[in-house]
This record gives sequence, structure tokens and C-alpha cells, in this order.
Amino acid sequence: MKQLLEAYFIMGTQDCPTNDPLAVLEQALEGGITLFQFREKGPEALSGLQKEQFAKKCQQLCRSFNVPFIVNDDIQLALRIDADGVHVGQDDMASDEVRRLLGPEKIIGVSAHSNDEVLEAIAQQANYVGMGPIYQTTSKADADAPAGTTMIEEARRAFPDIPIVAIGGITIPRSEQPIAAGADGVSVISAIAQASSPKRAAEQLKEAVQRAKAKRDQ
Ligand code: TZP
Ligand code: MG
Repeated sequence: MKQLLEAYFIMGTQDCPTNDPLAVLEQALEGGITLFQFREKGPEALSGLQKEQFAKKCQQLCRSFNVPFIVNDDIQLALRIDADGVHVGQDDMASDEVRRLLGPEKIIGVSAHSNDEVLEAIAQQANYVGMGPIYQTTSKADADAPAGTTMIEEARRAFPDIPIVAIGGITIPRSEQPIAAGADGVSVISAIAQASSPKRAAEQLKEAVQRAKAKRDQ
């Protein structure tokens, strides 16, 4: 799981207002992203059948690159299309309930902002926690204030084994600090979706994360 979190790309159509989202995803996959989260959210987002059809296209692309496909929030959609997992926030369904619906094999990620929330996620059989926003983000309308990497340091100290992915305002040069703090990877929207070359951005992000991990663990 920790390796799957290294270069975790999150995207929905709302994140690609000027580019073809499927082309962005394909390029990100070519660049070596390790995990993909389908996050169709906000006033511009697709819904209903359109959302499901777009999700299936993204899922097929991910399958062709052997990259797991995770659905944000929408557990029913994940079940219908047999996604590889689900990511839920603190305001979404509790992860033990998600586990009951999805079964033991699927990946469940939970957003957490403190050691209490990480402990709860572990108790509810989450496979990883997402912690952030580390830096200022423009990709999430209701994002909390940027929190820096302290919460990652604290979680890593208390829970040496839980896979942690950092989120929020992370760019290639800003990926080293959350890894140094103890994260196993970084999740990004705009650093790849808004890049002039999503493929190069994905390659460089993964390289930067792997370099930072090697430096930290040497
Ligand atoms: N949750 C916390 S910050 C965020 C989400 C979904 C958005 C991350 O997007 P970006 O563009 O990488 O800052
Ligand atoms: Mg949510």
C-alpha cells in the first residue's frame, strides 16, 4: 500500500476545464502515477449516468496501466462498477460501514487531520489515511486552512505502520517536506491536471517522492 501512495493522482472533469480529462489521465498514467482517485465534485461536476460513464472510461484506462482506481465518496458507484476502492472524508460514511459494503479486498482511504482520527481510521480497517491540506489549495472549495506537516510527523510517530498520503497544494518542489515528515506519498490534483505536460509532471513528481524517501530512509 505504501508504494501505491507515492504518486497518487486525483481528478474529476471540474479539474480540467480546458483540457480533455481522459487525455490528462492517460498522460498521467504514462508518466507513472501509482494510484488514481475519481473525484467528480462541485457545481460543474457530472452526475448520474454521465458520471458513471465517465468513471468507467477512467477505470478502463487505469486498468490498462495496472493502476488501482479509487472512487471518492460515492460508495454505490464504486460497488456498481467494481472499483478497486473508495476514499471517504470525515463527513462521509464511516469506514467500518464502507468495509462492510465493499468486503475485505478493496482499498479504503480515509481523510484524517489528527492522531485521534488516524486511530479511528485504523480501528475501522482503513488501508491508508490522507492528511492535509498541507499547503494552500485552490482545488477544494471547503478546504481547511493549510496545516503544514506537523500532523504527519505526529501521526507517523504514533503509528509507524499506517500508510499516510499527504494532500493539499503539493507541487513537485513541495513534495519533499511531507515525505521527510513521514508520509509515504503525495496526492495531487492541480500539479498534474493543470500542468502543461501531465506526463512530465507525473514522472517528475514520482521521481521527487522516491528521491525524498531514499534520502529520509538512508
Ligand atoms: N482534500 C484536501 S486538499 C484537496 C483535497 C481533495 C485538494 C488538493 O488539490 P491540489 O490541487 O493538489 O491542491
Ligand atoms: Mg468526501
